[in-house]
Amino acid sequence: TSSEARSSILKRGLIEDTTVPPHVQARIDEMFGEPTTPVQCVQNILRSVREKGDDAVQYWTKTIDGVDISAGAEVSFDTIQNSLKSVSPDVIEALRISRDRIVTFHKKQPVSSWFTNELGGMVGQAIRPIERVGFYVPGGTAPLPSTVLMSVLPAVVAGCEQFVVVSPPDRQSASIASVTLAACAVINELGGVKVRVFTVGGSQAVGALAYGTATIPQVDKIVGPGNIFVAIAKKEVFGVVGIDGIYGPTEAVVLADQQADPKLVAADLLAQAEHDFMAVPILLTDSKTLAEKVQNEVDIQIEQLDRKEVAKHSMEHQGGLVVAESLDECVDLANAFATEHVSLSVEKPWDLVGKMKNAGGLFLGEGSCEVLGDYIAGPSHVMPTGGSARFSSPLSVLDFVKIVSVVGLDAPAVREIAGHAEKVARAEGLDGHANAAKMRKQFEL
Ligand code: HSO
Ligand code: ZN
Repeated sequence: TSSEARSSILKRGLIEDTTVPPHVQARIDEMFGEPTTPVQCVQNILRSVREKGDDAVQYWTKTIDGVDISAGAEVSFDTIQNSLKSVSPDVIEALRISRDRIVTFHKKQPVSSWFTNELGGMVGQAIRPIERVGFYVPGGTAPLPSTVLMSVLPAVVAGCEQFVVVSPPDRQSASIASVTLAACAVINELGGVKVRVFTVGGSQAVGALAYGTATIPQVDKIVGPGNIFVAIAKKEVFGVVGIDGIYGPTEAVVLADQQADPKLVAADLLAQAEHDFMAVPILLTDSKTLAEKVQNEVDIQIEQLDRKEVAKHSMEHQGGLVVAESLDECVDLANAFATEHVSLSVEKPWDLVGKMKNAGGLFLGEGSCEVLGDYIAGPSHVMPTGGSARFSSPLSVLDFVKIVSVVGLDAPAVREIAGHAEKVARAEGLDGHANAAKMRKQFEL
């Protein structure tokens, strides 16, 4: 029912309460020789990376990922560029088209310096790109070249200078997938950009970027999605560096009315369900008939998927089909869920846009499906999860710039406001401030 859906979904997003699957917890306890929470585990790893640098990064990579990176974690520029030859030309072409669309989208994002004379002289803001950015690109069960493009390109458009990608090595090959490197190479084709890549993942990678090691450069901000250990680590290092957000498993709401095509709705739900055991695929509809047809289609299509075990688990445990009284109630629920993605598979999707307040991305109509957003539509697919769309935004150019406020008053303005500043200073009991203000009361240039 919709009220059950509401209460279960609203419980999401609390990292402190986070438990990990029993086999992972057992592994953590074994690693530290005593009961250790996921947060304590990450804190320990971060502390050791801060104190011991590369040695600790190597130790944790060996212990957790089973990979020896002592010969050096950096992927050479040649290896990155050569990946263009080992990946199929069709895929490279698709990555280039995606790159260009993402750049076009992000160039539209309005971040500009401005100055006004309304306050006397020139007062305004100067935009400054963040210089050094670290990008976490998950490894896990699927390589994610799209996440490279979707994270790094907004920073390229913002004018950042250093781009450091970290991604965990595959257990078997001990390296990062060629297609992921190819996405970096495709970015390097843009003039003046050189993406560096390090074969390291997990909280040790976040620690290395936050504190810097002899081989891994320290950055100013760390962005990108990752597993729960990466999410905890980002939260822990916030303050030492900036972070974009704290991301959990992907979520998709398909909000559909009775005219929606059940095949497409099912396909869209399954596309997100296959990401992760913890993914959240939800259908919200005012039509019981549609819900039944979608269930039917899900049951058929799921059998064809390579990752059907993952998709089944997330469909059954995290996601579900919700039949509400009306489309308005669906919108209401979608706003309360504040999910990463909301697809509007309704007759008049634009009519609902104004009512949708909380969502990372809105996908309108049956053509503009979320998967196109995942790969190529234009906006970054790094979007707020866990209900954080209530207060945060998809990754954008704004994540990669800072505003510097600039105060350049002229002499008449200085004389006009100095006395008022002095009064407020006295009211605060700060006579040093009052003096400095008072001395400007007769100020001449
Ligand atoms: N749906 C994911 C992004 C992604 N999908 C990457 C496929 N590859 C989170 O928005
Ligand atoms: Zn996806």
